[in-house]
Amino acid sequence: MVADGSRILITGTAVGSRRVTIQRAEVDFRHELEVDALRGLTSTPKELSPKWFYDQRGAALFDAITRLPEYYLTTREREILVQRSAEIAQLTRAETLIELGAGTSEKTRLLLQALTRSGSLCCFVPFDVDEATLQSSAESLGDLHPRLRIAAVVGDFERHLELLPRDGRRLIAFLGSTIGNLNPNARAKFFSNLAAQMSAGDALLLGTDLVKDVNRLVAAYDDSQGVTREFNRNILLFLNRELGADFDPSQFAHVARFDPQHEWIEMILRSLSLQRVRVPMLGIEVLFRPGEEMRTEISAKFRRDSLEAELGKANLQVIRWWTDRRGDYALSLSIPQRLHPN
Ligand code: SAH
Ligand code: AVI
Repeated sequence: MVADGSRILITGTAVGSRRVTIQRAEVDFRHELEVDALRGLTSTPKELSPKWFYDQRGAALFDAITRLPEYYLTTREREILVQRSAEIAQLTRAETLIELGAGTSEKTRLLLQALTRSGSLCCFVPFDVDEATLQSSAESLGDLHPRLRIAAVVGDFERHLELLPRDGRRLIAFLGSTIGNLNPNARAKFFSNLAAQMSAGDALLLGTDLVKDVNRLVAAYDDSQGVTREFNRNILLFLNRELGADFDPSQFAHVARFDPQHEWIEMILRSLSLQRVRVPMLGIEVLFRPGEEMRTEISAKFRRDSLEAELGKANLQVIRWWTDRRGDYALSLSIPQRLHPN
């Protein structure tokens, strides 16, 4: 059962070899989109969930973002993983590596390599809402690690954590600072749901972007090549395709700004004119005033003390904290409190 009481049924498909499978939470993502978009487009201020960024084009644009000079997060996280993966493997001796919001699992290859070398790893479980990316990355990881069982799961990490396999010592990796895309309430709920799923011997490896110079933060979300602008506007094309809407993306400016009170970047689409947008599949017309803003994402930036306190409230104890050389980004390793990995 999920939090809202609906049943989750699983369907499984073998992909390529028998060691690679994909399971899907049998939930109606389309219905979820309709409910979510209706709420977001009719609320004041208007808002959309960043979960809907990741269709095929959105995933490709995110991939391009990770290669931008301004978007330091990916290179910093990779730097830490290069240095620490062997230590992480030694500390956790994980039999199952679960990755939430896995995307292409590009950096995760470092962890897979270290855990394979240390001899403990049997199974990799990439978990994501984006089935197409999950499928292609599961296939290529299957080729790279033919002896590893890869059991991909298509689901929503805010709703379907009970789909995670329970067997063996598990390392749950949540990389890329995707945790920062949840608002503080959703984050607290996520941590406590996750902790409730964890047993002695399990560990959480969490990637978090840290508070830093505002200009660098803003540049990371408003790059000079305009890739992030296209990523932001892509959510409108997604609504056009999925809900028959008639958004004109060129009539929305991309805005990225730092909110110093909440210490998060906000990504906004700002209407450049008075516009009436039809969304036939929701049976609504939405009016945008000139200058009206619709938030599409927050990306929280973290500090060690407050993150440790947040995790602590969910009974997760930080046992390691690693940063890159510049101190831009942190990876933390946490375990269920009062339980130790060995
Ligand atoms: N972990 C990768 C990808 C980060 S992009 C990295 O570090 O580069 C964020 C990923 O989270 C995308 O693949 C997106 O599809 C996924 N995602 C976003 N919201 C999600 C949700 N609610 N449940 C599951 N996956 C989600
Ligand atoms: C996936 N997530 C952590 C990215 C971030 O930095 O918040 C998404 C992103 N949005 C704009 N650029 C990248």
